[in-house]
Amino acid sequence: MPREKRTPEEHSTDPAAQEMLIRADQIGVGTAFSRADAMPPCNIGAAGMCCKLCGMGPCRLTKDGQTGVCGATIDTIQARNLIRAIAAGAAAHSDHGRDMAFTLKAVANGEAEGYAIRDIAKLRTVAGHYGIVVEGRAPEEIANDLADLYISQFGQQKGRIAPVSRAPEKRQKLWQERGVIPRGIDREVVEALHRTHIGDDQDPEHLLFHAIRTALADGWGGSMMATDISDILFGTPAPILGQANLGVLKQDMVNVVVHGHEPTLSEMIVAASQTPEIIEYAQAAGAKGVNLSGICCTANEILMRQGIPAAGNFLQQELAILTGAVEAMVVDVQCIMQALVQLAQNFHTLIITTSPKARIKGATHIEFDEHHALTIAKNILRTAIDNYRNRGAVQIPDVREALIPGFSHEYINYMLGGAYRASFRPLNEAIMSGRIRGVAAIVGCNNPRSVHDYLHTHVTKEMLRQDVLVVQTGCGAIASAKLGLLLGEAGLDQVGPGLREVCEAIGIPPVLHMGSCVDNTRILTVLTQMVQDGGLGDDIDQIPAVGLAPEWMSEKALAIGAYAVASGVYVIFGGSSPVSGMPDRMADSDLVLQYISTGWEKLFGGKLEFAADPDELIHKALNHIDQKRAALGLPAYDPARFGRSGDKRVDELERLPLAGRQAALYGLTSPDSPPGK
Ligand code: NFS
Repeated sequence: MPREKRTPEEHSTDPAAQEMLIRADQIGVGTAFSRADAMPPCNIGAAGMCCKLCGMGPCRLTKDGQTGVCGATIDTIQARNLIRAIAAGAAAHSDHGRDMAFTLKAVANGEAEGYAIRDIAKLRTVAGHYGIVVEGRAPEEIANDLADLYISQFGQQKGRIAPVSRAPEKRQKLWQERGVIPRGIDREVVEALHRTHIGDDQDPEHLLFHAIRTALADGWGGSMMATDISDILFGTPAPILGQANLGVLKQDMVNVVVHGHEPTLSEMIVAASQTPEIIEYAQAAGAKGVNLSGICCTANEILMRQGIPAAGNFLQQELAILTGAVEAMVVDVQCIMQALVQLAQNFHTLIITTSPKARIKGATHIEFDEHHALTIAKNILRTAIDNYRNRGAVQIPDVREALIPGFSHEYINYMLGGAYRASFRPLNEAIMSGRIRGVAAIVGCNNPRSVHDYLHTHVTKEMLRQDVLVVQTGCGAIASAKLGLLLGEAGLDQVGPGLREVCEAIGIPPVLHMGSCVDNTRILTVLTQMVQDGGLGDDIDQIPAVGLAPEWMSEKALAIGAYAVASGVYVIFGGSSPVSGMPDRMADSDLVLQYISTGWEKLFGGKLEFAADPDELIHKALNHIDQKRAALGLPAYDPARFGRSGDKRVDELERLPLAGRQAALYGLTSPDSPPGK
């Protein structure tokens, strides 16, 4: 039975989204929001109680004690479903990393048209982690060796993947003792699929143990490599002024929206859009020029490096098309709804698929190849410009907000200490003194089962009020951006007194935008440096920090959650739990729920939990932070002690130059700059 249809206000807290949802109703077209209303989730599958892994099923287990045809118990089925999801998420991130490694190899060998090694300092730092000789060698030689090393991590059969050496010593030892260090990225994903085939690994705890190794192959493997190479090729992010929301689309320009994940194509589209030949081509078509914007994690990639505006997060991909102002939506991989193509048929918008891996029936396909990227990018832009004359009625919500993204690990390090005394010690000290209560990473997707952006922004605002410094990536970061929380002064009236003091003294917004979803690995390396710089224990699990994914929906989010747990972080997901099991079964008798929480905590110091109620999620997160403070012997959190410093360095943020010269400004892209940690 269809559920009751929700109003636009019940679908989203974002006024731009609400305006487009009203337009969708007027035109009579559906969106993910209306489809979610019409399609209630299957409560057996949603709770992880359905097994579709062989042709004897699907087996739906709805009563305690029931088993599948093969005898699989509910616990085995839930564990299998969860590890499969984690493997798929790890595969997606890591395959992105693989493509980046191949691009780096092609650039190093002069075979990639249009690309260059933009951040030689980062190249040298990363290569240095692995003992690749950097002194006296050309960047291309170093890059070639690094690319070879990274490419070999995927098919490696034995040993340990290289980037795990960047984790805290104690953590590496723990992983070694437990036997969870990934041997090779592809090997762990394949083994997860093998073990979950009918009649294989049927010990739920044993399966979930391998889920940790699979997830580590993502976080300290494929994703970390993707971030490294993106920085090397396109520059390590540093603060820059940007804008977010549908109001960044322009009435009098050719609007091209890039959507997906890999920065290889989108960066080249940015470059192509600025060439005189493309600008003239657009003007000849009667437009003022080409206006680029992004959706989803691609948006974050070009926002934090080039200041290209973000049109929105995951649930705004259809809404951008509903403006009628988008000439082309250029997509690559991941988080792209098939519905775009049918929706676009009501407008002039072209959906252009570009990845050899991801096509959508009915879309225009212009295949991307990193060897001829600039030519292909120009071709895509010309196709979009040719479509400008076909525009119909346009309605662009007049809603946009400024933001300052670009807080990479390297930049935070610089910001806290300056070029010659870069350090995380000031941040550690702010936590030790209680000015900052703790740190929350609030990341991940949107989900139309909840109110778009509400959980992200509700949780973020409450954390800030409680003096918790927030770092964000992905769709969560865009949600906060749209609310103005990613600005200096503007966000500060909403934060607790101690955190406010720190932001004012250092000159940072209370919410630090750290990039796309693969860039969650920046948070891992930041946590590692916090450990190394002293005062907060000797491993990540001792830091008063939490990881939150309030609106999760993708398998990638589960992979991220699992690698964060394996790294020692308490992770709480909002919304529904994919392993909630029988409704009448007590949580403490549910093996899988118990194992991923207290079981993983005993083994790795981190745990994974789900909390449908956002206030419960906030409560658990703050409790955890306070417990970790107490365990370190730090003073209990007391906001009354702070808030009177009178510092104003945050004002400097408001004077940032408009376009992407920041990295050079802060010495992050110059070959002479001091290597980051
Ligand atoms: Ni990450 Fe979710 Fe997708 Fe990015 Fe957004 S939906 S797990 S945040 S765009 S990957």
